[in-house]
Amino acid sequence: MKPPAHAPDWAALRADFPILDQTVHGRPLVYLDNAATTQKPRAVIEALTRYYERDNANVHRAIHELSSRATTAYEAARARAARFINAPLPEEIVFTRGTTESINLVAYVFTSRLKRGDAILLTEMEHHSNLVPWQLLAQRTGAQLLFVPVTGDEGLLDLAGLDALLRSNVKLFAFTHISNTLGTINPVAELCARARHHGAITVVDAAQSAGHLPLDVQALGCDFLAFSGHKMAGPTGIGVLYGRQALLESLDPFQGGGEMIASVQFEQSTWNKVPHKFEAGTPDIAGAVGLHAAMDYLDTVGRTAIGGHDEELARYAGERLRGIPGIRLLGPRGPRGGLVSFALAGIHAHDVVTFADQEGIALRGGHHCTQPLLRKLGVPATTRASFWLYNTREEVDRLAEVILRAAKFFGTQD
Ligand code: C6P
Repeated sequence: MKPPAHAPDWAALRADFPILDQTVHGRPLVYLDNAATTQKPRAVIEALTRYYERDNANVHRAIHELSSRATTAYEAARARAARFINAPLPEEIVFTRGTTESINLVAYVFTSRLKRGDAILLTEMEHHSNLVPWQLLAQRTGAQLLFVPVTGDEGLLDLAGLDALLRSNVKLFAFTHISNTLGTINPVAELCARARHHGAITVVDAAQSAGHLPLDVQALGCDFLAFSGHKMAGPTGIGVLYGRQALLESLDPFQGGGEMIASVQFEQSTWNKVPHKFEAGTPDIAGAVGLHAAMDYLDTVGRTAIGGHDEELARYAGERLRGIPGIRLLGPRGPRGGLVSFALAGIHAHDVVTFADQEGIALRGGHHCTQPLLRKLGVPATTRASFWLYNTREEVDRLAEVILRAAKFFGTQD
């Protein structure tokens, strides 16, 4: 379905998400933890139910009708995922459990390609999922890790030294599209072009952008891109790794088992074609069906409109929160993703989140799986509110009131 030309009716869309219609601790639920996982529209829940009620069977293995339907549905989801990010070929879509597994896959299969003297370039704002797999790869191969610095509380990448870093024998450059802790939107196309110029392969962590912005891997010019279904209206347990076909073809398999082989002998095996070479065992078929429904839903609403709505709520939240004494807001003041992240002097983020929960507001407090970043910024933890298409300005008003009350309650304000 084509996205509507007019602005979506955000209030009406709320009704698509049954879970939002409830009270928590006696207050209407305000769900502001969308960067952790989004809620699911009825269209996705019904697609999952329909699949299990009518079509459930294993894929690619049997000739019977249900297996054929399950295989068709699973492969249709792959083709839909390719269209969703404008990948040239469905074969360039590998289904995984999520962003974390997608990145681990790439890091694992590059083991035979790296050696001492090579470097892996990351940034200081990476989620642990885009840091630890590379640490493991570095340990296995002797390659070193290098980092693009973050400027400070404004949370931008300091790109002045990027070319010098890329000249240090960098084989892989992995970075996030949108920071889950700062809300920074990184210039992916520029970073990929500069990496390509120096012969480095790029891996884009799109966990926080896939459900918020249109993605076009050809325009971005990346080699790999990873995202999770559950952060974009889809089910948990399904994710995507996009990889350029020639690269996928040339790489070793990730896990061994059924589906990923062409022929097996007692001593050795040969591999199936991509993407099946990277999908050992029974995949999350229902998850792929649910993800298909989620992608349809997002494109019916319109990802450009969703991104604008989220950013506007984040901007408004920043404006409302900025005046609270003792508050330290992290992340860019200019264009940003749909979240606000802040620390209140003398109050731990977990206390703020617990206080807000009593008011029915779901926030997240902690290091958000970016411990090195927060350590660099000298903040033990932040409170984060992350917005999505069903959130409203009224909910931001409630957030601001409750954070002000929390600041008073815990004593930073008279
Ligand atoms: N962030 C949050 O910020 P998985 O768990 O595989 O679906 O996604 C991991 C991941 C990778 N990269 C980025 C930028 C992320 O934000 C995340 C998940 C969640 O609340 C959980 S810490």
